Amino acid sequence: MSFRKFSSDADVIAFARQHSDLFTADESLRVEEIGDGNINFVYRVSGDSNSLIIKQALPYVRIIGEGWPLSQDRVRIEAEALQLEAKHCPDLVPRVYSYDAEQCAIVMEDIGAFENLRIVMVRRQKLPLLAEHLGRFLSDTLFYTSDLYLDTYEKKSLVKGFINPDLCKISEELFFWDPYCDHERNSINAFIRADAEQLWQDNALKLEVARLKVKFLNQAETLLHGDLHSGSVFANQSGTKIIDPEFAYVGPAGFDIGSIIGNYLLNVAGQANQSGDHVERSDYQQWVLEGVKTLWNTFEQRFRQYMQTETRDPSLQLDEYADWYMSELLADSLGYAGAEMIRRTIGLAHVLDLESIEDAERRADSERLALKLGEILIKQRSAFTGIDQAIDMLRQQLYCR
Ligand code: SR1
Ligand code: MG
Repeated sequence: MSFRKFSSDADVIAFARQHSDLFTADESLRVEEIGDGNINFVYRVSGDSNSLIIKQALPYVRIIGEGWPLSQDRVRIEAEALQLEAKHCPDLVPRVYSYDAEQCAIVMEDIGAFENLRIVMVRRQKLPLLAEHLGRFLSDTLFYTSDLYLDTYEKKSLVKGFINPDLCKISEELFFWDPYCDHERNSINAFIRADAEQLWQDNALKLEVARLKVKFLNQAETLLHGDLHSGSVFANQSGTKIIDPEFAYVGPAGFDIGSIIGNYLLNVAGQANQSGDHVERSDYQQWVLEGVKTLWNTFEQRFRQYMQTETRDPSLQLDEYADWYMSELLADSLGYAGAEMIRRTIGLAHVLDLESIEDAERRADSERLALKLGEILIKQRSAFTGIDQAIDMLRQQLYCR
């Protein structure tokens, strides 16, 4: 049988039965289509006491249709990335039960006990372990898939296995191209049109964005998740699950770190004009900023430890090399965080942290803040001596408004 989109609940149920042993033959099963992402179809299949998720990739982008074709190899990439991530942090990713190349579908663990982080953060819920979990996911996945750990042949084979041109092209364009010109795909609140036009004239900013883009294109450093925004994270009070690595490829470590930091900061910008008590919103902004510190510090502490104990090349074990590596990586991460903030504000794909502010003028104020923070992070990324100094700068920007 060749590829076809699941066309009925019965289709999805038959596939679930065939690809897992979670259900008994006489159990009746239910199907819900739960995908709210931009690209794929996602189904939950539930029985009496078990459930699972099926994700199917069609040969095009879901929200656009056949006018934007997309390689279905992305589903293999996602399945293999999830399996690799599970080797390093099994508690932080959903388990893959099965991957079917013909139907371009993954059958995986239902993480229904966890909630989408974007929604959690918009309603200002504090999760005590979240930042540590994200820092650990980043240190463990990024270290163990880099040349700091792998041998030459393992690393080259990883690069080859994760060549992902269609998905990389989306990021190359949506992060680094569209937001810096009057592109037809952009979506811009009329109240910040003038701010966007000013940004398009800022050659100093565009030069730095070009540098970040060239690293994204050329620096085959480590296996990235590739799309680590708040919508790719599910979490609750005790656990965290990171999903959707279909954009995975071997690229610069700072891209993943920066993507999630950028999403934290988009929430900070959004909270400035969300509904609800002002004191509570400011308190949440501070909690989020502390979270960025915890995330980075957890990442750095673990990554440095691995560099000392698990890296074999003596030059790469040097403390001086680790110091240099961390300062470059922090700069890259802050730069990519800024790029994520700008593209989510004036580019194609926006975020609920800003979009849920109903009043367009109030939303514009948060959007201007997001653009401003993004611009500073990109332009000044190499000037910060550490994460604390970067967070101090962000706090100052909030106070002096
Ligand atoms: C057309 S895809 C738009 C965005 O959704 C994905 O999750 C990625 O973030 C991509 O940039
Ligand atoms: Mg996704």
